[in-house]
Amino acid sequence: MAFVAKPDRIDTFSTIHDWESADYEPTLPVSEKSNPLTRHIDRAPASSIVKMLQACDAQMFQEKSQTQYQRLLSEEMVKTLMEVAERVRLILKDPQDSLVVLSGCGTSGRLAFFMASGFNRELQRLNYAPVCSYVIAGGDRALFSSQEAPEDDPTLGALRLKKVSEGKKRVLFVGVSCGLSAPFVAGQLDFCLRHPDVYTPVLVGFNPAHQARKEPIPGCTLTFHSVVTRMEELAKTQKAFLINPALGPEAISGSSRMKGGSATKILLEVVFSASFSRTPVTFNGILQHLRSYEKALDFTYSHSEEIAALMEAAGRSLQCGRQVCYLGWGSLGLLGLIDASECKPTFGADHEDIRGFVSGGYKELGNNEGDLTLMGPEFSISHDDFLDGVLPRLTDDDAVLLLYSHSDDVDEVAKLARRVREKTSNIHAAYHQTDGDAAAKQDDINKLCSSTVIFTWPQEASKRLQHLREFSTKLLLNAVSTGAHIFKGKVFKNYMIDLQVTNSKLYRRAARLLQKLSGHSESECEEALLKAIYQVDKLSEDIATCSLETHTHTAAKAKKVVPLALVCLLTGCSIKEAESRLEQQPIVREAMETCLKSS
Ligand code: F1P
Repeated sequence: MAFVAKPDRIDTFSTIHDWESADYEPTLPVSEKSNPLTRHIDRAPASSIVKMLQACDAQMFQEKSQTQYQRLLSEEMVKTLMEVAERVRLILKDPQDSLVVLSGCGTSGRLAFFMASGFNRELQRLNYAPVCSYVIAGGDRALFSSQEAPEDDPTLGALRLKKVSEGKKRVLFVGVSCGLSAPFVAGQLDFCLRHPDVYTPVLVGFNPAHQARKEPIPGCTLTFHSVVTRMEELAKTQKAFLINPALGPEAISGSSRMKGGSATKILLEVVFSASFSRTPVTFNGILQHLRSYEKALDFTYSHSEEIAALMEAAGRSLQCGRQVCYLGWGSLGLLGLIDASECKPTFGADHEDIRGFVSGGYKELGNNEGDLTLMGPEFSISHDDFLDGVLPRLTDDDAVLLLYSHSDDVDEVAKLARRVREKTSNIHAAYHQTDGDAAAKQDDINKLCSSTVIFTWPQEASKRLQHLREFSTKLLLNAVSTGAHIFKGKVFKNYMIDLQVTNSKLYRRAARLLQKLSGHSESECEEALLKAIYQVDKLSEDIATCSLETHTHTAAKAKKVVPLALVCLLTGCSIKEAESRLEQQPIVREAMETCLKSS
């Protein structure tokens, strides 16, 4: 089967270029704007949600229009990718004294780990030295659990970078911050700029440079914007590189794990594959590679009915307070872990709601800090952990999704599928094969599953199959977990209404959201937010003068902070009353609508 043609556009919604107009949410950077295509996503059935996500994802590959925005496929972008690929080649020539460091916070850090490990495996296969390292804000525990606070610390970022690159003479540093916003990454880039003899900084993000965050960082003179301005100057002489195409707003406003994460993966894989290849890095080679992801996107969404069925199954489980488990093999399993870990900060989810498990656990991962199992239940990530801790409690209300490909140990998949099937019929699979693969064993597995998405990749994709099926799996998982949380009522219009407020970016986003939804002033909204964080009806002098860091630290222990603040703002009720309203109506979206109607 060949890559399929593009499906119809969603014509019932605003045009796909709306967000680009200068007067569309002018105070917000692209990565924080709300997407006109998904305004009604919270009320849509699964099939329409998938269509909306498809249309949003397709915006990644739209050509440059008349506006200011640089796009993924722009000529300048392709040229920058070529230049960075040449820099990686220099590192490969001198592995003893050189290093590539990929770094970021949250999803960006997880993907930094994911790709650094994948690139090293590929390098070893090609008889090169493994020259890639990663740094994630919050250390390895942030790989599978939500740790947003370290993102605010520029000094920590610089220290971690210094440590990992100690003794190296040449370092290519790739800092990822989708919103051009994370102080942790700003600190690292600044460190590179102050040591140009060793470090060449590359910034990956998805806003134009002038939209980089201008908010002062406590205890330091930098802003993300000031660092980007210095980088822009150096980029003229290729002493620094900016890879910052606009992708269009996320389907769920600000949820950079979606397009931001996907584009990070695309861009870095394109750069590193070009540099690992023995053939010259060419403009057309890079462009074609970028376009292969566009085809993979269309191919993935050509399975939209099956994806919608998975979304519905996952949604049903979450709606009745039960669990969704991803059981994966190899890198697809790791993507499951990543997708699951993002649900906590995005939707205020419990870590039990959606969980990922990977065959081989920490042995498969090869992360810096090794086995983290003893750190707590969130860190039990192997199939054995699933069999011991989760399987005995599974019921038909829990959904299990197998993630595997033809090249994984299919006997093992079948064995695990049988064990799961003994406990629940709510078992599903997303499986990748190539045209012409024999499929006898998969048939046995499919019979055990109540639904299966089979991706049969055309032979033409085989050169880049691994990366493309990962990309496809990421899109599928993002769709399933986002859709399931929409059904659970954790999205209002296209806003994450129950986000965690655990760092300065999320705090500002929450305050903005309250303003937008309540119509109250900035100061009233911030006051309501603080009351919800500290669970008080009156702010004491002490609280009002605490640092933002103290607020976000305290918020990490609280639940439903934003919904509570919004109920108080809309009804004028006390925190206690707001709590009881939300208890009576645990579907946050419904509770919000009731308050909005009566306000
Ligand atoms: C990093 C990040 C996101 C996460 C949350 C908090 O953002 O950790 O990955 O989902 O929004 O911020 P960025 O620095 O890549 O923009």
